[in-house]
Amino acid sequence: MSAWPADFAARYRASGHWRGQTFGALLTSLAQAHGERTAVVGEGARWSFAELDERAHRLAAGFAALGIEPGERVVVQLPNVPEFLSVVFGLWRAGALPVFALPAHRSSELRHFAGHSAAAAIITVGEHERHDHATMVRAVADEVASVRDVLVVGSPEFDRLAATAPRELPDPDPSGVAFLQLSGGSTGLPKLIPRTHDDYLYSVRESARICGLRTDSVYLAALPVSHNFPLSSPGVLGALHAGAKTVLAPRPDADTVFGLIEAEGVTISGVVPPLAAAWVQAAARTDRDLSSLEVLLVGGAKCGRELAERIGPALGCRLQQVFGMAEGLVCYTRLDDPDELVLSTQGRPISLDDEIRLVNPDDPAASSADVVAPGEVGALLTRGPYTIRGYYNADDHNRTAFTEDGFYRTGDLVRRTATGHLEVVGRAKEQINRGGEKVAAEEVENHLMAHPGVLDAAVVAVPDPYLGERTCAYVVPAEGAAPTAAELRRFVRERGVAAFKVPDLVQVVAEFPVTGVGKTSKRELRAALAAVAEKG
Ligand code: AMP
Ligand code: DBH
Repeated sequence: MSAWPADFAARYRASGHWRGQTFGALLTSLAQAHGERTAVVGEGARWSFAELDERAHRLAAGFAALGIEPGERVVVQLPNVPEFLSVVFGLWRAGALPVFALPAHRSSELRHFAGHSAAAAIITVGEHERHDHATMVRAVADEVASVRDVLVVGSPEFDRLAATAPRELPDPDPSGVAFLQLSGGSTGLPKLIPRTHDDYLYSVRESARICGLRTDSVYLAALPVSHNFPLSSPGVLGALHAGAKTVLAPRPDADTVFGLIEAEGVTISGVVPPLAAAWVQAAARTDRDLSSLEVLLVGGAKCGRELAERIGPALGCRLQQVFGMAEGLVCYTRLDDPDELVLSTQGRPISLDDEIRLVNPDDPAASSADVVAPGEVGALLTRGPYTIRGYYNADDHNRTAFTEDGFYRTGDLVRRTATGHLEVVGRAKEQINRGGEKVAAEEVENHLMAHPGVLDAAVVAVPDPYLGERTCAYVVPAEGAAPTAAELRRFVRERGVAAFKVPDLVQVVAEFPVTGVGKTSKRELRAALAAVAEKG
């Protein structure tokens, strides 16, 4: 596993960034400080810090009794329910590593997460949004040899586990990996991101401060909480850290969310741009009282200037742009930044120790020394106290995804202002950003190419007024075959992938354009097709 070199680790400790505290120990101290205050509200439940602490203690003992060993991986696929927190803190206390799947993920992705991490167990819910997770997960468990247990929140078996008598378990190493987060990916299947207690807690603590969280703040989690943004920017963990209350929205639609804002006095939330746009529209005709809302974070995809300008007036709150990635680096506009910077940039890094290099955008292998002139657009490389040095068990991929001196190649094209704020202007990676949901072109192409009627496929982004981008799959049929768009979309869906990865558009073409001389690389091909798609 690629961890930080010793000299960097020593520096991050000496600076006080890494404090040697685990998430389990954090919850213990939060329960001591805020005992009977409300920690989390959701699904009709309302748990105090003390209650969350006790539930996590019981589950930790239950997981240990079940035979889950320190260091073992456990895939967690839970929607926005309070048990997400008791399960995850329970796993942390047992020394196990949650692997954070999204509720939208389906069998092919879960098989990959469980298989690649050699997970010992998978924890999910029964039915959610008309999908039977329990049945799906049991089928996945049958196919992945390492998986010994499937636990379904709400089942009698889970309830028994949750009632285990608590006992003290050894606190894991705070510099060790705490969990595996998912990347949106650009090549093949999503990569797993190893984050440590030390590094993640640093980003959570600083995020809570930068977003102005206080004990009387109320954070509303509108997006699925296993995603890095609502988990940590500042997210539910930032809210807990500040002793604030977290409200878990079961769905992110304006009706649901506005009701919760009014009922719970929500002060801060975070959304992707299409949701922000939907809330802005709905705010004009709601009779809910939204006056408690102070801050709305918008990120995951670029928030255009026009939308940015409408958020404050429509929702009566301050916009805070956030540009982050599960691999580490998170940038925020600051609450006291001049309006112009808040409207036109995606913020500046959390830490003075976040190293930023903007390098030659035309060279995918540019070194960290190949920097562009000030004010120019460059490919963003970053290194720092909470940015990983390598994906989990991915040596080959790591050689291209990181520079020799340990910078992560984000694949984002950005410009930097004199104030150090970054403006995201584009992307070099082979990914479609569908309103904040990331789709790796190659992953979808591989699914399409598994169809016997498909000779070749290339997936590109097409502009979309609502989502920013949608996916378009160009497909060359195999000889004698004539697959239809509807058939191919159904085929991809039935292979068990998240619905947001099913191509929005499918264009069956006789052949791909030849871009240059000789053999066309997939990269050039995608660029040529994207140019065609852009023209409409
Ligand atoms: P992931 O690596 O899957 O966590 O996705 C992180 C990526 O999302 C970044 O590298 C960006 O491409 C994109 N992203 C996140 N926030 C923003 C934002 N505010 N503006 C533009 N792109 C963003
Ligand atoms: O898109 C992201 O991955 C993201 C966006 C905002 C993120 O990981 C984050 C904040 O922490």
